[in-house]
Amino acid sequence: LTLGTADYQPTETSLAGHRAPYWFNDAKFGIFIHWGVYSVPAWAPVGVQYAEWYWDQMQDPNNPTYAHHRDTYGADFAYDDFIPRFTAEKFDPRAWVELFRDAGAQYHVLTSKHHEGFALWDTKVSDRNAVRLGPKRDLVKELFEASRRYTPELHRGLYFSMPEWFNPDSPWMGHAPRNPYTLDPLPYTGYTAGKDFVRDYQAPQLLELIHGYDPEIIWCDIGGDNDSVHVLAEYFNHAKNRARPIDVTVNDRSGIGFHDYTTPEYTTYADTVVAKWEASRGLDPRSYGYNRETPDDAYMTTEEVVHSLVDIVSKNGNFLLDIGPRADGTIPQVMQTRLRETGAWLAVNGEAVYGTTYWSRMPQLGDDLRFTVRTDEAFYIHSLTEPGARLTVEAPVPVRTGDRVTMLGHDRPLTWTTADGALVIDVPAAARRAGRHAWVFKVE
Ligand code: FUL
Repeated sequence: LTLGTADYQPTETSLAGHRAPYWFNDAKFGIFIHWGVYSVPAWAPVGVQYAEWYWDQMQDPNNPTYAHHRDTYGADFAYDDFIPRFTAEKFDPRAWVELFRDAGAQYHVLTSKHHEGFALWDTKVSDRNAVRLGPKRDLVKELFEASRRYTPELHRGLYFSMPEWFNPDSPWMGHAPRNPYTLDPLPYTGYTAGKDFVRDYQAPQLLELIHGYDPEIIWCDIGGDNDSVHVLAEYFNHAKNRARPIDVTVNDRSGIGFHDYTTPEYTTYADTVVAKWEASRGLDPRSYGYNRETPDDAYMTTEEVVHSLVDIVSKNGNFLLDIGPRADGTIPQVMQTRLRETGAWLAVNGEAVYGTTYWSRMPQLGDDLRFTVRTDEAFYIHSLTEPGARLTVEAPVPVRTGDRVTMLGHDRPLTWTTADGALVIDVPAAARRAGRHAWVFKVE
């Protein structure tokens, strides 16, 4: 008897047998990277709109991007005229992946192609890509090679936009490229006519990524027209039938009902959701792509990053935190600092995050406490505010006579007692001072 050899069939029923892998559940923290031609203008109303939506936003006379573009570049400057300025000349893939590792992230997800339709890999089905145009480099390949070589412990994923705003074969926005000020038609750089969008273009591109790069995550976006039952069956079969199988996963935006996990965006769930989920957002207050207008002090603070991570993980989610590199491939200092500081917190407190699971009881609403569990090993209490001399945990928690209570990052065991069903931990000043962003108590 051989178990588990049957191939997936291209049906929702067959795909429904797939689950988010264990490594994904355990990983908890990933880095999302939005990088493309939109990284050149890198502009949107701060805290209000996504900068990677520039091309769409400049079409609308009522959108500030419409006037910004005309005033900055001129009404004759087409979006595709940004392509040569997307140079990636300072792109250092090794520095990127080492930064992600130093952040404590366990995986990374790069935009292989966003809604603008510009592919960052050497796609054979279109010339609209980074090898033919702009950087003249296969950015996906370079990132994956550096990651495999220098940070093999990380998992590698790719974002892929299913539709394209202005692809003449299937324009999501209803029309092919045009000058927003005159409405004159414009070329779609790199495009050749005569293709069926899904059959000859979208599905082949996804298969190129699957066969050529072995991503462990395909992070589809938007859904819409698709052949995802075939593509995903092939993805899962390819992954499991390799000489060394890999365990891969797909989100809920491929356009079919099947998914391994859901993807709340710039929001999280209020309570624990047992089916796997992953929240994403940018360090930017409202953008995934780089916005040059965003002042440093508007970015998430490290404390906010840590609090989001702890909150999400305590509810069974992963946190996919996004950065937007510049068009030259450099990562703005403020983003690097936030990531490294998050990594410093995780270096001390990571055991209460990675590989944990949620606790059945949420703390009282409005409470500054979050719980995670390492089954049969430890129970963790995360205090999102600096505790006083005593930390009182009202929710029923698993503590028994003889248990040892410590605070991560502080070397001495803490004294504790129970009073009226609550756990009360004595927190000496030295322990309070040893913590930052979130103070994590371990019961074992
Ligand atoms: C959304 C996109 O429209 C945004 O630009 C971003 O990529 C986000 C992750 O998904 O649907």
